[in-house]
Amino acid sequence: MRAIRNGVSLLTLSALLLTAAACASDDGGDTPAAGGDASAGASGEIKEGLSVAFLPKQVNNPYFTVSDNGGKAAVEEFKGEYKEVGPSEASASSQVSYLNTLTQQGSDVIAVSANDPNAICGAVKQARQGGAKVVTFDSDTNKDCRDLFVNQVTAQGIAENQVKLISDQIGGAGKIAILSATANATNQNAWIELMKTELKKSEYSKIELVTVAYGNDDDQKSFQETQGLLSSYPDLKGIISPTTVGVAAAARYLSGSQYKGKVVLTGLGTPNQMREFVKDGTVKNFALWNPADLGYLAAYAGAALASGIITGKEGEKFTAGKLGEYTIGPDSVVVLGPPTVFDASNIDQFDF
Ligand code: RAM
Repeated sequence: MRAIRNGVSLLTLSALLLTAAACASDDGGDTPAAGGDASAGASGEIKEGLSVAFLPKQVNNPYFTVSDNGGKAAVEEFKGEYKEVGPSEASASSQVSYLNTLTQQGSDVIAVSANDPNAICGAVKQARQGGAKVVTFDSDTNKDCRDLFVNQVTAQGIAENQVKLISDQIGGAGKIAILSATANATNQNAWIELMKTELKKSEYSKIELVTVAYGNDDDQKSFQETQGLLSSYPDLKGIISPTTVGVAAAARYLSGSQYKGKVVLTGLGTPNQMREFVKDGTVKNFALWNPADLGYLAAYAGAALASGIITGKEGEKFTAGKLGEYTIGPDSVVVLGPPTVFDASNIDQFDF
């Protein structure tokens, strides 16, 4: 905790010297090069003893178990104190009370995946007024509320990837639906808007998006919504589910139904949840980034802020341990990198 640690001045000296890992990472590739004073931060040291809290959309989602464990590994490297807290369902305001408690506890860094673009803004601002650095990862809040957003992939990159994956499998023509997470999710909503724009391109002119359904990142609700989509649209050619919970539930429904192998399903999933459905022929391919790397990067970004290495300004650089150097882009966003596409040929190489 900050109050305790501030009394011990020697602890502000870190054991981790970040100048060593100078290998540039293309992952922040959309971002401009650093200039002026900002680059000075890249040689700064992370303070020892930082308290770092991870607050996912929901704790009982395997995706966040992996991302937050990536954060934990980073916190152990820079000798901080890690904790994970969070709600069991991903509703809009479910994270506010957790943020308030972390503020009272004097957390140095809070890494949060926002369930809603605005609901946590006030609580995040209070946390920052209380001295915490707040990094969103995976799903952003309003950009004026937090210090930094660690984005997995540009939203445009995800939209292009998802539309291409489904188009290739349905032969570029037919009705498709989207099965999303919650209706408020900042990340899924940004991706869906850009998928709609992507679908306006001439090569996709024969594809019709008939509806967007919401499974709320709840397994049962996502399963039922899939069933509902197929009974409402019997001529549906495919479903994009850009949520690990949704795509796994939809795959489970399809694999036990008459639609297996007939209705295409793709989306964003974890290899461990999707493996059986790739092997049984329900799903040909899907995509995701490495959630552990996302959490790891978020922890390093938060620690760099809390150590005064960066302030969140565009062009500043910091080193994220084994992932190398990142540059902050416009709107205080850092991008992890492009997604990986998983199919029968590579899925067994991944274990998350
Ligand atoms: C779910 C969550 C998360 C999203 C992934 C793809 O686990 O909605 O926010 O990034 O899916």
